[in-house]
Amino acid sequence: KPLVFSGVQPTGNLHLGNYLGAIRKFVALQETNDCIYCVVDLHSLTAQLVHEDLAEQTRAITAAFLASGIDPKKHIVFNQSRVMQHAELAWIFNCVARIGWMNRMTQFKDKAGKDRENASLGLLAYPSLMAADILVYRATHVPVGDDQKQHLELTRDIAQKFNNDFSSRIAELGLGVEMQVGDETVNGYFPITEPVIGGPAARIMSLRDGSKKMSKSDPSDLSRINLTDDAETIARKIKKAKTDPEALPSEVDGLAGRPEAENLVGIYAGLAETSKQAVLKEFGGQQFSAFKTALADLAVEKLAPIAVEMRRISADRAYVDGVLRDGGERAGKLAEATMKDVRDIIGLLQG
Ligand code: AQP
Repeated sequence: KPLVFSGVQPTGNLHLGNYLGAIRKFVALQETNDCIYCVVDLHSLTAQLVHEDLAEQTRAITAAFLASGIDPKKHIVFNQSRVMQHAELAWIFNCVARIGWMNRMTQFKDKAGKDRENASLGLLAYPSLMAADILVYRATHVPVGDDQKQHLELTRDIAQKFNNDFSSRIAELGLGVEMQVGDETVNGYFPITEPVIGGPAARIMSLRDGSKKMSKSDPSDLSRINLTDDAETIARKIKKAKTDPEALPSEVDGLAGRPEAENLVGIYAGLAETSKQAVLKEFGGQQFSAFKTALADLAVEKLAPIAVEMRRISADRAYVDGVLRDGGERAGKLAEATMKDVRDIIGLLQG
């Protein structure tokens, strides 16, 4: 049975990239699937161990989930550190994965920078904890932005290696499940997770530089639209967004080599839930000034109600904490059932 899992780190303000690349997909998927959405607070320690306001940031991301339309009664919403089985499975996956796999991750290389020897061991092992987040629920589908594609491939590699390394134990204990991977039918304990990536907004770029992704850690606030920005700020940031002097093309091919133009068209398409081609059909031949006005109006129409709802939900701290507590209890039961199997498969002494 399909099961959806995804997470967001409590590190700073959520932006339009997080919303279009991830959270909006979370909302759409909950209509037809069982979903688990997690505020991955342990992940946020990998880049910065000491946070002044980790608990507040965790509540803020939770409020953004709820304000965007995630239903915490039908689905599970919780913060990662409440369910210790994530860390337990991550340790086992640290012993399954190879250092070379982790060293090749572009996010590690970007975030560690030149002084790699001084990066935290947690930053290197980040994908192993991410694999544990997903596989401790044996989730089959993971909606994420395009930047997480490589980590999800690693999750598949870890699942596959675990299934292979322990194939006879899994069979002996009768814990194997038949699953379809591409054209092949394979048997294993962990599913080979499918990423849910794509659409016109899978990678939203900075408003100031079309070659960099929109990111919470960009020092320029003008580079991103935050979910908490008011209407006037959203309009100002879009007006100031970098563009080129040409009019918009009428065909998607005409966006090649014009990253800033492509980004704004992608943002419009993402917000309007349509394709870049459909946007160009409407705006092809127009100057950016007219297009930016339409984009600002659309962004305000879609985002302003979320900001209002986030503020309303955040004001009720007891409610937000209650959602996380209840979600954590439900998630913990599912995670423990998996860990009982995993401890048996590995041969750890239990009971
Ligand atoms: N620019 C983006 N376009 C589309 N999707 C994006 N995501 C992030 N940036 C974009 C997706 O948002 C989800 C949550 O991300 P995260 O909490 O793992 O944070 P992140 O990827 O580290 O976000 P930032 O803003 O890029 O933070 P910093 O600056 O710290 O690196 C994920 O599904 C992600 O793909």
